[in-house]
Amino acid sequence: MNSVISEIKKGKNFLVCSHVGPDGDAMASTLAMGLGLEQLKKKVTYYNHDPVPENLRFLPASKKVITELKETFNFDAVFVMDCGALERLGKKFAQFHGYKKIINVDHHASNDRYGDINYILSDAASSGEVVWKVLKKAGCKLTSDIATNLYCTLVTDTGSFRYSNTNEHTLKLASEMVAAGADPSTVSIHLFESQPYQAFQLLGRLLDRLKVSSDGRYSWSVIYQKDLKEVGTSYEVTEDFINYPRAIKGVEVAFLFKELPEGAYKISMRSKTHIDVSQICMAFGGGGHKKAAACIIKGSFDDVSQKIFEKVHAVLV
Ligand SMILES: [Mn+2]
Repeated sequence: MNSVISEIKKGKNFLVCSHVGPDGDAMASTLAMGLGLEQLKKKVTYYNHDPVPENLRFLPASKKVITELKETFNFDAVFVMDCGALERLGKKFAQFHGYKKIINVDHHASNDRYGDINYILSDAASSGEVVWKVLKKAGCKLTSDIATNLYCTLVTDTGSFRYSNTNEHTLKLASEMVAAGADPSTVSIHLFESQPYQAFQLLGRLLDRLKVSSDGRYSWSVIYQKDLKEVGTSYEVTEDFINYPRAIKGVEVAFLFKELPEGAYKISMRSKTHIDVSQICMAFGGGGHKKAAACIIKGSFDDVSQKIFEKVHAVLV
């Protein structure tokens, strides 16, 4: 922590960013960090490989996010939020060298510590929570804009305060954010009640294909590329879809297989019990948290799902 603070004090010009396909924690923790640094009179550039998803465009400062890195940029440090591995920043960042240091701010236990400085609190409910620790220590005031972003990180990563990472501290923190100006109903409407109609057409296909294992302990569904084409949407709308297999009574582990254009599947996993899905994902080069993780495997759906089910049989003994 002290080394993070001293970099903030020393530096004048920072980049803040997060992983490709940003979710509410990735994007809002980036924005909160940037707003905090600006408050400390720093020059801040906000970057993501992808444009801000439509449902997150209500977030304060989201309009500042750019999707290209100029060669002329020269940052004292890059703050990377909510990103377990550097490759997750995307190809454009991999080709960019206009910075002196990387400061890795995260809450993924599987984070591979790629930063020159790594500040990773795996007990934190969201990366936003880690960001706020840093900003508070750096002397930032909690403005309503920062609070709205931080509140969004908490709602996103706790499933609206339903998951097991929700504790007394999480709720106190959320309360602090609301006191500072975050409006829970506005955040919820944007996050959960502003879905395009196509999202539900896609969800219908997912529910049609929903399967449960013979022992009832795990469940899965799949979305194919042809679904996206026929419905006219993208994976951006599927962020909460994994909650449907997860919600079945008796299911301990849920999987959502998403076909990628290049002959591979992205598999999102959720655990409702002690089963650590990040271990399953790490076996295939992915990662995440004990209860929420993901990996990518090449091959047909039959091959990929068989590999996953073999692993899950081994852990569900
Ligand atoms: Mn997160």
